[in-house]
Amino acid sequence: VIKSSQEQAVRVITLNHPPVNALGATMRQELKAQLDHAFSDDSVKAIVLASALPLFCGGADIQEFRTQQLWQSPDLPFLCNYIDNAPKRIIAAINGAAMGGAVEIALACDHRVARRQATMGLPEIKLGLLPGAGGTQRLPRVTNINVALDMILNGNPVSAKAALETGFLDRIIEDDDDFSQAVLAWAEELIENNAPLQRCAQMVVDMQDISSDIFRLKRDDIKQRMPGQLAPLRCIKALEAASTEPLATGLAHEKAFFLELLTNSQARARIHLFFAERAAQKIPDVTQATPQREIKSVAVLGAGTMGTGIAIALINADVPVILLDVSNEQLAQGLQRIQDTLQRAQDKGRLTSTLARQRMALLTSTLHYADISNADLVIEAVSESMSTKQAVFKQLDEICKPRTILASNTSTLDLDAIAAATTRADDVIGLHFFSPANIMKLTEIVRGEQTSPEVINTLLRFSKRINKVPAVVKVCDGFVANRMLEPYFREASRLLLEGATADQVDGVLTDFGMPMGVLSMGDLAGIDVGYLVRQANRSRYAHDPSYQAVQDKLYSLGRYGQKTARGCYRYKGKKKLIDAELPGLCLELAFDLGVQRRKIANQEILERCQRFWISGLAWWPTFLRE
Ligand code: T1G
Repeated sequence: VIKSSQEQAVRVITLNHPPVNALGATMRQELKAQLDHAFSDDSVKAIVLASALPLFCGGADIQEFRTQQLWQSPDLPFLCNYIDNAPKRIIAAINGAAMGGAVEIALACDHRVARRQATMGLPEIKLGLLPGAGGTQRLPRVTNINVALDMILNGNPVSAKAALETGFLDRIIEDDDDFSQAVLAWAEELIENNAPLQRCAQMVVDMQDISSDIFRLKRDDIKQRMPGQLAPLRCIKALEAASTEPLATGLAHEKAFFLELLTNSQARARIHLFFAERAAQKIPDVTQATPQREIKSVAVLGAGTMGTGIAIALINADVPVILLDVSNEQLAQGLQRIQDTLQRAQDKGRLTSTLARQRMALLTSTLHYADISNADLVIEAVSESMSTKQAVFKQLDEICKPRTILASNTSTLDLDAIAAATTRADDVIGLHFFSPANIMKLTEIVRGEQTSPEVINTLLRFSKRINKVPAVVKVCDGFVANRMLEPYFREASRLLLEGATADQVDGVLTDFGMPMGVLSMGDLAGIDVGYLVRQANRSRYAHDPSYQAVQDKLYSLGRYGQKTARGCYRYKGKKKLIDAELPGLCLELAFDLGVQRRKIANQEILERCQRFWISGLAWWPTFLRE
């Protein structure tokens, strides 16, 4: 899994453990053995840590988090300290993605160089953890406390360019240069110049121009943005220790926080999710050998909320898009919505004006089907009506070149019935985004009876390319997500009839850790949308007259949620307010339906709603078609 070679005075230690050079026990043992060998060889004046894979290293082996192998000697914290105190100069040659423990290994090195297309990240917070091998102590020393707070609390990778600007990287090597040769030449230069070694133990975190309130303000922000999450708070405490304590003391604090988080249910759930997301993409008849098609141009059909959200997700991922709508007015509104979304991102400092212009330049629009005939993929996002979709797919089938993939964003309709309107059912598939499509990570890839494995494989790869998490599902009511949502939402509404209030139900759910209460989510998605979906399936789900009675009543009153400024709540713009009339409405309904009312404890609310998430998760395997 690790090999080494020597070029003059430089020993190159190369990681070679597909698929991601995960730093499991064997890798750590072999890396230490290679380092010891290089340390003891007088002909070695500098050591380069490199990778034989397209990426540098995916960090600690997450599989080991469920076993004690994580602490098998040498563990990662030990290895980073070992490198940080090495008797010889060590250079990290980051040729591609470097994540988690890989970044911590690089931080312990004296020098860091990367290819321009490389990325570096500390995603531990996404696993409910914190960087546990010195990242919280070394990153603020090598860069600064603001960079460290940002990188560690958002967990997203940064580009090599950004890493150079923050001081994480010493040098970038252009992609078309011979990376290995360029690194060797630089290593010789460092030896020649006897360049100073970067040892974190001798460095302090520069707090000179930093407000003493910085950690308190970050904590307040986290409590607002990530209520109930433990890992972000421990990250801040570890970084606070880095700003005041010597390295060794800070590392001890970091280790204690890491051990606390590792045994916490939040980390266990997130680690499960990491593997579950990947398992959902494993389809028995779609393998590495399954061919895939190249997607160079995409057409989005329908400039409504979903269509424009999908178009934004695509241009955000550098995919050229042709947005088609047959209504001039709808198309103009859609383009304006896209422009406004990018402008808001700029106003919040999340997007530069240059990038915004580059993304808008990827977008063209048209009123004519003929203009999308050459698209490699068409994503249909017109109204949720079978007759409309069948007419659209018939027209697409006639217009588009052979092998154009025709994908429907339908959230509930029978994809096989849509495919039947075409002569290319093997090229028809569902690609279901969740609103807002440019934000939500999940996409459901709906395979029809005749959808070919090649088309499924193409959309699996395409979903990852546009930074989505795909799950392959079969044709059935609500696919997976909405099918799991149905009993959860039904129980929350039933609790209103039985005496709970909307803010009590939603409060229990957000305290549990849900980003939004399900009743608020129903107001956001639209009570009218939910009503129409229920109408299509009422006989299947309405087990008694009280079934979703509150939601049906609100629909009959024209209270569709945020879009009409009133649903379970009242709205002033985006501000959500209690609707004092709702309890009375529920009381009347309960009386008419003979539903007993009582005071309901929060724990009961959580258990009754939670029970439906778990039952929904149990269904998941049945949705995958062999
Ligand atoms: N450990 C174990 N398996 C991993 C892994 C990891 N770190 N990363 C990926 N895999 C598996 C993955 O499950 C899949 O397996 C295969 O590799 C390809 O993954 C102490 C505590 C590196 C950017 O969180 O971000 O270091 O499904 O499809 O698209 O502070 O993988 O094929 O059987 O994602 O090329 C922190 C997570 C660990 C990185 C590559 N590191 N991985 O993307 O491949 S905690 C992470 C990624 C840590 C220290 C802490 C990506 C990637 P299978 P893939 P990819």
